[in-house]
Amino acid sequence: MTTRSIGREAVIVLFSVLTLSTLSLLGADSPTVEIKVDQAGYLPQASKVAIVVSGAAAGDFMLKRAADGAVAYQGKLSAAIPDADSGDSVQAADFTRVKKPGKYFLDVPGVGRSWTFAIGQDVYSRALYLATRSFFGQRCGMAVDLGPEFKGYSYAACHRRGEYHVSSGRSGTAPSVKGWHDAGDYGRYIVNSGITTGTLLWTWEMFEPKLRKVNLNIPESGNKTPDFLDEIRWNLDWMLTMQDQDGGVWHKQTTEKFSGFVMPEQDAAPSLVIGTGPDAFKGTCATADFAAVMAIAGRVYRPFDARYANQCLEAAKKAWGWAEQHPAVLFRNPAGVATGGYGDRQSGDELLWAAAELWRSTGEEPYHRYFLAHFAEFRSSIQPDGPPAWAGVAPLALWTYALGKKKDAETARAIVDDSLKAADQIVVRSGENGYRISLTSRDYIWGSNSVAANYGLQLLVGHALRPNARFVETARDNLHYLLGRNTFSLSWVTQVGENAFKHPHHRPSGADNNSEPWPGLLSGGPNRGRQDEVMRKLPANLPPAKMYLDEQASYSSNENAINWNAALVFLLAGVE
Ligand code: G3I
Ligand code: 9MR
Ligand code: ZN
Repeated sequence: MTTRSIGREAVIVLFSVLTLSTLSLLGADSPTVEIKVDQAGYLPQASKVAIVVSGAAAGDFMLKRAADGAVAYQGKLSAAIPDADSGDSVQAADFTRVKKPGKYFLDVPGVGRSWTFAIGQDVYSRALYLATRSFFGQRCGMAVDLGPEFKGYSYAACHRRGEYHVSSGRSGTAPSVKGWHDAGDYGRYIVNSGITTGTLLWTWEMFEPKLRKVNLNIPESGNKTPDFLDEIRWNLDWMLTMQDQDGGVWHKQTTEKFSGFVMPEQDAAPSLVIGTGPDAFKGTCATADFAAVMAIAGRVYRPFDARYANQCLEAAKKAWGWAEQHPAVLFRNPAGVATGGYGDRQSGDELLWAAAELWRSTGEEPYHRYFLAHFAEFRSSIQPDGPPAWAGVAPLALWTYALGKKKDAETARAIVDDSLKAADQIVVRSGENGYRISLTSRDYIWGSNSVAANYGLQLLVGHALRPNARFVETARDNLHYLLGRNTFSLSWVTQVGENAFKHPHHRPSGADNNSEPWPGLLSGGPNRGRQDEVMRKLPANLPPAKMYLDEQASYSSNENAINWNAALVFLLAGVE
């Protein structure tokens, strides 16, 4: 052997070492967006499907143990089908048969490997904890610190200076305590607080055994009331300050304009109580939503704090009295005010929701009479498309009636029938969708991820009305989408999963010095409406499910909001 040939061998060895390490850095070992999994994971007994979008797949896939790469399961990808809303050609990798708890990843020859995920009974508990605790991180009026688990995630007490805006019919200083910041901005809005708090209180009512055990690490932890309810109370307390003596409720409390991307305590402008102006000053949607929520609180807090429950219930009745007298006072931003509108064009659904919750809590006839007189107008609100949303709460009214103990049997039966029919159709449609989600092309609106979550809620309510495993399965499919089984392979919950989105339009995340955003926040998601500057720069022919940017500037596709997070909490609590 000549020195030259030894040299050549060495070069070959060196080359292959380099190739291997380059491959393991860039190729084989780093996850590919072409394999889409729920990055939190899958329940042992549930269906387990990943989606593959790649022209290069050879046809097989392997499920491998994360610890040692051993093959736990081998299967075949399904035939490719087109998914219209994303434009993707999707193949499914079904590994439902694997039930053994553990950490895994998928290896698809020709394509690469997926992010790591778990199979286990508790795969969603971390996400549930973070998504619920995110409300603590939205608290207004007190110093917030996420503690040693999230060092550096803190801010000082904010927005303590309240004033009545001329549109409220009052003047001078106003209370400004408590409540949750609505979203990436620091406003507090009654209408959106309504559906948020209502959804969370329903979550408690439907899944209490699970939630009782959740320790949120909040200042109230350790008192007699479960943390989940203590957190909700922070917002209820603020809502109570927004009720006028005549029972009416002002629409919102915000600064005049959105602040810049500063920490909450640096937003020094007065927090104005803003109303509807001279006619009535308070608004019907705000007042009726308030009545509905306070009525639920009257049920939920009773075992823990009867005095508080009574206070909430009294506030609800008073609000109802005002709303009945003022059934259609709508809100629009008064001159000079540029914060969020939440200006609903219809108040009948909010009135129905208030009546239904008051009836369920009190069993008093006037509420029942109102409900029976009006429910037929809203029966068509239970549909296979269009789950509840901040502006559309009629389904909540109908469902709370059907879920309650006292009811007219025939009315309840009609509601149950409508609900099951709609849920069946959602199941069928989702089964035909490439990503197995319930969203229709029209559902890719501002906050579309909350539409997916609320389809999940609708299905789980269906399951509560009449148990059906397919409803639960489809609710989970929507959750899988939010946690990474989507065209972007992004988990849309901050700090959940190995590839979570990073740049929410969330002021504390933008203004602090932490490299990661605040945890547990759900992104608004794809929005075909392109309602911000950066979205408008996207190519015009993008399919709706792709109209999304993980950029802070994209408030119309990448903000967080409490109502969206509430639907996520409901789904996470309910899918087990
Ligand atoms: O429902 C229609 C649909 O029929 C139509 O096809 C589609 C076309 O764009 O629009 C749909 O309506 C959209 C509506 O959201 C759906 O709820 C509107 O375009 C869209 O402008 C509207 O966006 C709202 C947004 O504020 C702007 O007003 C969001 O719902 C609402 O969640 C959001 O809320 C903001 C607050 O104002 C301020 N704080 C942050 C919060 C979250 O971004
Ligand atoms: O930051 C605001 C966000 O919370 C709202 O959802 C959004 C729509 O109302 O508006 C954002 O504020 C933007 C404003 O509307 C236009 N100028 C840029 C602001 C974001 O920095
Ligand atoms: Zn604040």
